[in-house]
Amino acid sequence: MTDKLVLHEDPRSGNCYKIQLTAALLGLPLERRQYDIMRGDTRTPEFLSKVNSNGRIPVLQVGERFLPESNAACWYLGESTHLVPDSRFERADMLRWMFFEQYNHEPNIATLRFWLVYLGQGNLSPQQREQIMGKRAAGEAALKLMDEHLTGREWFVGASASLADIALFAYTHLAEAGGFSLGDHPAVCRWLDRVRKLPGFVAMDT
Ligand SMILES: N[C@@H](CCC(=O)N[C@@H](CS)C(=O)NCC(=O)O)C(=O)O
Repeated sequence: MTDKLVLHEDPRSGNCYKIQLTAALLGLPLERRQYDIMRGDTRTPEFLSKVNSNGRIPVLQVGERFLPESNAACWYLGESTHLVPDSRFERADMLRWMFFEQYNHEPNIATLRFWLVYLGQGNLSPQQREQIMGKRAAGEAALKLMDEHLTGREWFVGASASLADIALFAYTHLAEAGGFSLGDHPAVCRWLDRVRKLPGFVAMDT
């Protein structure tokens, strides 16, 4: 990879950590540029016009170009490496779990963590309060499905770690901060430990 890689991030974000972890596992140099999402740093006219018109981090800058969406950025780094399976079916299956992460997992588990840890229960809007129970049930369902899938398997897809494991590790290992109990999901706990032992693994800063 010849272009310089810069991660535009808030280090508290699991979505940003996915990209940091992918780069670390691949031994790729990654410069990190930090923003405070609580202060609205990603909503400034300059950020919107130059970095991401969707007003969010992470964004992976590749040379002069900007790539938002965490899983797209992981794919950019991981394509043609050991983190993407050779088999066509397994590659599609890896994407299946990355879409699952964005649709069934992150909007429930990461959102509850954000609300409880960063906004604070007392500061939630009535609409957010109403959504807590639904998000808790949906997050639990995602963890249960993961636990069932990982029972008798080491990795989400195939015989080694892939981008699916990285995408799902990011907010699963933070789930307790969102009020979820990982102890109820023993196969998930064993898998989290396997990810932590991958060569090149880096822990999240916060
Ligand atoms: N689907 C996106 C989600 C990005 C996202 O929600 N980013 C949050 C932090 S994790 C953010 O930038 N929030 C600030 C804001 O919306 O102003 C991804 O996977 O990258």
